Amino acid sequence: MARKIYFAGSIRGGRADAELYKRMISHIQLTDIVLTEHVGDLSLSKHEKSLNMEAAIYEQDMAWLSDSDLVIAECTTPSLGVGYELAYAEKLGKRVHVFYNEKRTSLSAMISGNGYFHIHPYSSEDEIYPILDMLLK
Ligand code: 6K6
Repeated sequence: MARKIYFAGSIRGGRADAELYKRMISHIQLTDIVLTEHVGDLSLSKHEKSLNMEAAIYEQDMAWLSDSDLVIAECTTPSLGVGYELAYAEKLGKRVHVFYNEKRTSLSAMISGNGYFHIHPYSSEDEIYPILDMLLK
């Protein structure tokens, strides 16, 4: 049975890596289900406001996180929401894999210093996909 993957990536933290999220999500979808496909939606802007929807978004994302089999986060663009999701995933005991481009960012010590997380620094995007294949096989 296909696993359910919770993919986390920055939205209000900034959308500079939205195309990368979309490519990673498409790759994961070759073998598995991505619950959070919207993270790679290029039409989603960080300025988008849906104030009456905020609680519904939070509830839905936490339900998906609880239901997921594995969490994959791309953390090159720092995001409060992704940081929250990572901590929550740890509390739920989910397996968590974190990717970040070490040439472009210094990952928060709150993530890199936490031995619970599986951290994957990379220096070019083509390094990501073989690692994803290994995690998902
Ligand atoms: C706000 C701005 C644009 O879109 C929105 C609301 N839409 C969201 N829909 C679903 N999940 C969201 C939304 N905004 C944030 N998240 C969750 O938080 C995603 O699962 C991302 O992994 C993470 C991004 O957090 P921020 O702090 O960068 O927004």
